[in-house]
Amino acid sequence: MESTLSIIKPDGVARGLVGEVIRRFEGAGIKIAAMKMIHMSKQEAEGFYAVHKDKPFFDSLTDFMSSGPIVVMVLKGENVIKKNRELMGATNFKEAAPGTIRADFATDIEKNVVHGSDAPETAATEIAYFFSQLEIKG
Ligand code: IDP
Ligand code: MG
Repeated sequence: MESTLSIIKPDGVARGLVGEVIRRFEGAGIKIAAMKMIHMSKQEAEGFYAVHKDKPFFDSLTDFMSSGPIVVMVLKGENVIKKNRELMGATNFKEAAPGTIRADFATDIEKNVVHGSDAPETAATEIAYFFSQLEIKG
C-alpha cells in the first residue's frame, strides 16, 4: 500500500471544486487517510516548494499557494502516486489528457487546481510537512 500527498490549491478551493476532486479520488478507489484545510503563509509555501526555489515562477507560485485556504490530504492505495498523477493530468493544462482534473478545471499553468507528489521519496517528505503520524489513518 502506497501513500501520496494531494493538495487542492487555492484556486480549486475558491472555485468550489473540493467535492468534485474528492469524488474523482474516491471514484478511482483511492482512500483518504488524512485531510485538513489550512492557509499557508508565504514562508510555509516557500518551504513546501523549496525544490523549485531557483525557478523563475517560484515567487509567483508561492504567492499563489499562500493566497487562500487549501485542502491537504494523504491518499492511500495501490500505486496511488501514479494513479493520482494520472487523475490530475499534466502540469500544463493545455497538455493534460481529456477528462483529467487539470484538463477539466485548470485556468493557467500555475493555477492548476491540484498538487500531487511525484515519487515515494517526495511523498514521504511532503506528507511529513503537513501531517504527524497520529493524524494519518491506517
Ligand atoms: P506538478 O505540480 O505537475 O508536479 P511542477 O513542475 O512540480 O508540476 O511545478 C509545481 C507547480 O508550479 C505547478 O503545479 C504549477 O502550479 C507551477 N508551475 C510549474 N511550471 C510553471 C511555469 O512554467 N509557469 C508558472 N507556474 C508553473
Ligand atoms: Mg511537482
